Amino acid sequence: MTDLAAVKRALTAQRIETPSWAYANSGTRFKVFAQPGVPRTPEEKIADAATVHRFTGVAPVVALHIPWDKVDDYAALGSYARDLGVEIGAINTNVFQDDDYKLGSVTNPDAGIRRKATDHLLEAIDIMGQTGSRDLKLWFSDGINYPGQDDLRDRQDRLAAALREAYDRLTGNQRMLLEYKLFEPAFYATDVPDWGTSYAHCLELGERATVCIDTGHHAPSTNIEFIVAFLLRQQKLGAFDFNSRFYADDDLMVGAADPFQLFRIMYEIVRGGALDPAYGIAFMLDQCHNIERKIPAIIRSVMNVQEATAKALLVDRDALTKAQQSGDVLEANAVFMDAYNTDVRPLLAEVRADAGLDPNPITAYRASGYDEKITADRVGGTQAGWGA
Ligand SMILES: [Mn+2]
Repeated sequence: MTDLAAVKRALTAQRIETPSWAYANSGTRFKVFAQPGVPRTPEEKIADAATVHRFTGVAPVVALHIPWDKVDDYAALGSYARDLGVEIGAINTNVFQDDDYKLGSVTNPDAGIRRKATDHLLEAIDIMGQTGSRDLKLWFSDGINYPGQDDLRDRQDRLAAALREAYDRLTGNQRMLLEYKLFEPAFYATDVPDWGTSYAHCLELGERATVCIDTGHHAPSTNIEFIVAFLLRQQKLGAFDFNSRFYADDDLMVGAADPFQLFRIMYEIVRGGALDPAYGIAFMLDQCHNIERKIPAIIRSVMNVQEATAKALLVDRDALTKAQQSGDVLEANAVFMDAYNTDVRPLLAEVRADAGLDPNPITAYRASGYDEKITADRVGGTQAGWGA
């Protein structure tokens, strides 16, 4: 039997990190549809993140992206966030938007460009010191488009050298999260294409380095929950970038494309004892809301993660183990599916009410007047940084 009080406690303690860039305008390579009321400054992005937290109660952390969230005084930005009830989470680096990086950043054949890229990573670590952030998040667009364009193995050596230099700069509780992505913008060979590559580099670096799984960065049909189980067993899973994909890296709302996959992922998290914030996994969103209203879309995403988590917590683990060990294939699958097919919305409504929140965060947000206020107050919102 499932202990409902324990399930509620786990849901109340859950922490989801939202990305500053998801509040700003974004689009595809074809068009950015600007929305009224989007943030003009990092402070306004943080205010929107604090609003998501105010209505959900489980999103007290906001990730920043440098240089999109560049400010003069990061310590002041950190205290501004704390005043609004949120803290600054991962510092995301950007070594993919400068002309110098056409042939790569930390893997570029030019040592001067590698230096510039590595210096950016070190700058991000300095910022972490000022904001009180724990996580340095690294994603490299590095790769090549044509066979023979550059030496695959040399590029791994260059990558390892840059990672080592950044890693050795970390202090205190700081960690490095290494994200992978199968392809795009490089179309032939990406330098960190998969979890195995990320894992191997993290293993070489040391215990502060862990893998970040962006759910949209895999080939179709990849069994992501297997990757989760494997990395948890090795204590090398540090974070998620949650989003949904139908085709490539679509960055849609998590749980929109495949809520069953999200449930399977969250089951491995629960199974691995890794849901508790003390375990240290950062459950981040990495999404773009190109045509839908941004704040309610992020609230919806948070709710989707909560629903998948609630279902994962409801799996009758004793019954499942019993069925698995007796080789009862159908019963094991039935126990698993029973949890997935449970309507957890009433349970989550109770959890929210117990926390003094409105049971329906989206309706509450819409009734709050915040959307009308930002639409009236903010003229000329910023673009997240891509898709121009
Ligand atoms: Mn990502």
